[in-house]
Amino acid sequence: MSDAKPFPPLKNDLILRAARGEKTERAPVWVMRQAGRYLPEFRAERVENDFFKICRTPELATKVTLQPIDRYDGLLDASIIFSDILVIPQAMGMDVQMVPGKGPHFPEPLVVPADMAKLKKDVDVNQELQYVFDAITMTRHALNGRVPLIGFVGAPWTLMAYMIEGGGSKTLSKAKEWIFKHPKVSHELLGRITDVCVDFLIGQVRAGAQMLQVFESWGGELGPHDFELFSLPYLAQIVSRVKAALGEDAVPMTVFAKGSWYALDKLSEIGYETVSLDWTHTPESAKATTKGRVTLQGNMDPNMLYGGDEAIVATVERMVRGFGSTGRYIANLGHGILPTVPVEAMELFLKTVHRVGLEVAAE
Ligand code: 1CP
Repeated sequence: MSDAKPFPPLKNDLILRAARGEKTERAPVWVMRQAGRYLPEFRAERVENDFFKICRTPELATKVTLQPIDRYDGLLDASIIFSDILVIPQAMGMDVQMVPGKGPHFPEPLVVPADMAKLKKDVDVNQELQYVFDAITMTRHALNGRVPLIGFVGAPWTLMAYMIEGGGSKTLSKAKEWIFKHPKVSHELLGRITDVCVDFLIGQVRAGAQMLQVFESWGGELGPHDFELFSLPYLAQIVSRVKAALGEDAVPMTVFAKGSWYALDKLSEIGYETVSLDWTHTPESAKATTKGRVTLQGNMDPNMLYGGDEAIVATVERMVRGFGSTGRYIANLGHGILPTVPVEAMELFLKTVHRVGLEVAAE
């Protein structure tokens, strides 16, 4: 790293300050899946290139990461590296394909515990996932300090679920059969995924990521009891091990456990600076539960972007006024932006967050 070119100075650090609990002149904003299929320029890129080819080619990943930053110039306060949570199962030796219009597909999912023997034992992230580190370093230079760059991983339970289901699933019955019938082996698998998540996040920060987010997208499929057994301990391990390894170079970390409203109190005390919320929380209830221990991020229903201008503005008003009064707030959606959202709806969302955020901060 010593001979590496220094990164350009950061011109907008709002999101980093909000995450650390410092007062900001307005609530920062970004959107989960902000680079992706709702953007015509992304769809054009996808006609030319396979999804994982974009992820594996630093020039293409950089280009796509910057698409929303350029289109919504000055309106987004963070970028997120273009990649996918499923690069970890790939690094562990599994084949994952992205089927256009359908989503991820594993031709050979884990069916029985013995299939774990097919997974690589010691995953060297510098070998398997160097392409993500290269994309991060290149993107951080290309951003030229406009906004911070977020790195991410999928959380162990969510990744385990994909590895067993072989793709998306309505019920997660196969993954749940594993945790209920084979809890010991499931913990072994979760532990092995955790080890890769930790190394991968550390590498992303060393490559230039300025903030990290852990996506437990299937958290809410577990009830409170099973979440405490099969998700929370691994989310806690990830944050403590990553921070311990990075020491002074540690960056703010966010946890997003979609659907796990019941875990908000516990998620506020395991070491993440920010907890990202889906739309099932009111600002009042989330603030009462977290008591200023963490920065809150979220949480407009992504489908509200189909609700028309009036509904979008009214919802953003309620959200930013509700959460923004604490100062410890990052505006976002409650889950990823959907592929058929009009680009104008996203622009109205961002502009309204800026306007209301400035008003709240001045009050
Ligand atoms: O701007 C960005 O956020 C782009 C980077 C990004 C991120 C952070 C992508 C690109 N994927 C993700 C995370 C991700 N991937 C999550 C966690 C966030 C969430 O819950 O939405 C999950 C669950 C996935 C898995 C995945 N990858 C799905 C969901 C499938 C299901 O089970 O419902 C899908 C459809 C993908 C493909 C994908 N990933 C990203 C994009 C742009 C796409 C579309 C692929 C295409 O172009 O065909």
